[in-house]
Amino acid sequence: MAKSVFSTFPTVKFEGPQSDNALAYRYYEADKIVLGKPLAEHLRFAVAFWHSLAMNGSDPFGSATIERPWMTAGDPIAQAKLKADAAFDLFRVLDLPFYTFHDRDIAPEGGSLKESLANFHTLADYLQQKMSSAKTKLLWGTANLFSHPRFMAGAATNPDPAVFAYSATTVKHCMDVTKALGGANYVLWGGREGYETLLNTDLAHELKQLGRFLSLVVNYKHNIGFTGQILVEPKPKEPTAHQYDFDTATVYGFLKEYGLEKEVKVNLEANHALLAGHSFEHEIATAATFGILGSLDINRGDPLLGWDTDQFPADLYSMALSMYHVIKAGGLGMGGMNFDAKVRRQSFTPEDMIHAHVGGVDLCARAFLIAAKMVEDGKLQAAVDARYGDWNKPENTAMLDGTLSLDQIAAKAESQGIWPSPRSGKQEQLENLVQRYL
Ligand code: XLS
Ligand code: CA
Ligand code: CA
Repeated sequence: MAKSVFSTFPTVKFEGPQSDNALAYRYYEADKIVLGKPLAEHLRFAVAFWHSLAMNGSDPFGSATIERPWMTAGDPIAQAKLKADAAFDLFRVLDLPFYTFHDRDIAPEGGSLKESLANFHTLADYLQQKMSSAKTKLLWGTANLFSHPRFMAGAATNPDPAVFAYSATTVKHCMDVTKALGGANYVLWGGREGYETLLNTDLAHELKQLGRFLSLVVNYKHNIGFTGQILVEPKPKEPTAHQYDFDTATVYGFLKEYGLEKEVKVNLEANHALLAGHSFEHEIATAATFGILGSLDINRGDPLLGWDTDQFPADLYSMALSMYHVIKAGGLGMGGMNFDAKVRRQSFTPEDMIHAHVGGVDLCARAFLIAAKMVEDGKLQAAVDARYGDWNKPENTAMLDGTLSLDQIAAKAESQGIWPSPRSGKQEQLENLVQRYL
């Protein structure tokens, strides 16, 4: 086996906050027990194949800046194997427990459906072989139903039923492979499930197609005995102007409409939350409220830009609040934290890729440790509990539990002449409290 571009790098180790070594973990101490279990089991970090192995640094204004041996001309299957070798070498360096992929990240498109599927299974077998001698497991698999021109008008929501059938076939095989590789989840991001203009779009028909497609996926999961979670990844726009899976609340309404709210959860991405006009913690708390928090795509967007920059995370404050809501929700269960993040175009060396992950891992670990302190301390929760405390009084509970009708509430309020006085929300005081944990 040829040496990979990552082979000269030793495995990154935990050295503690005092370490000066730029390629060491300063906060991610995988086996440190926090809130009753090892940090690694709370965080379940994953490396994304597409950004780490397949992305070449090109953007709408310029060509590729990242050159890797498997990106040059040659036999596509041999190149894909080279890429897989490098991937597992990167996993070794980072020493993280999981990875994620799209079908097209691991295997090249063929000249027909049959050939494309054959390529995919060849590489899936190759990955299985690599996994047998590596520590890294599969957090989730997914299908790329957005890059090829056949998907330009969507996959499940395409006006052409042949594209629906092609997409269904692709997803079936991706689910088979995800199961065979022991994947903990299967993700569906509706890449082009949306529209550009209503002038050519039958909105009701497309939503019905999407609902049917998801039901087919859920049925198939049960048929093959896949015990992982099915996750939908919300995103409000890009590439289409109007994506159907806008945000968590929209996805939950959609799941309810198709009776899938107990079958499907969400994979939430920080950058997508920002594009939807939400904070990451808003999306996490909303999903937790509805019982559909599945997994996280860790990255950050640029508030000054209106697109999906997928940068590695750097904001400790917002990450700590996000982790706080993850812990409050009872953790991620079978989900994890996938670095759906890419290095900037000028960061084209293999070393840049490692620095990016080390920084992302440490930021999340540090944020989690801070959030665990916030939970253990209980001061933030106590403030919220106190704010809603009057709802525990029987006369107030009666307004929520169906005992009292609107006119009964009104009669009582009028007879008592209630006249509520304003209460402070204490926002600044609570913001100051959060600062004390950082
Ligand atoms: C793109 C999405 C994509 C999904 C997986 O914006 O984030 O990468 O996570 O298809
Ligand atoms: Ca994502
Ligand atoms: Ca993204």
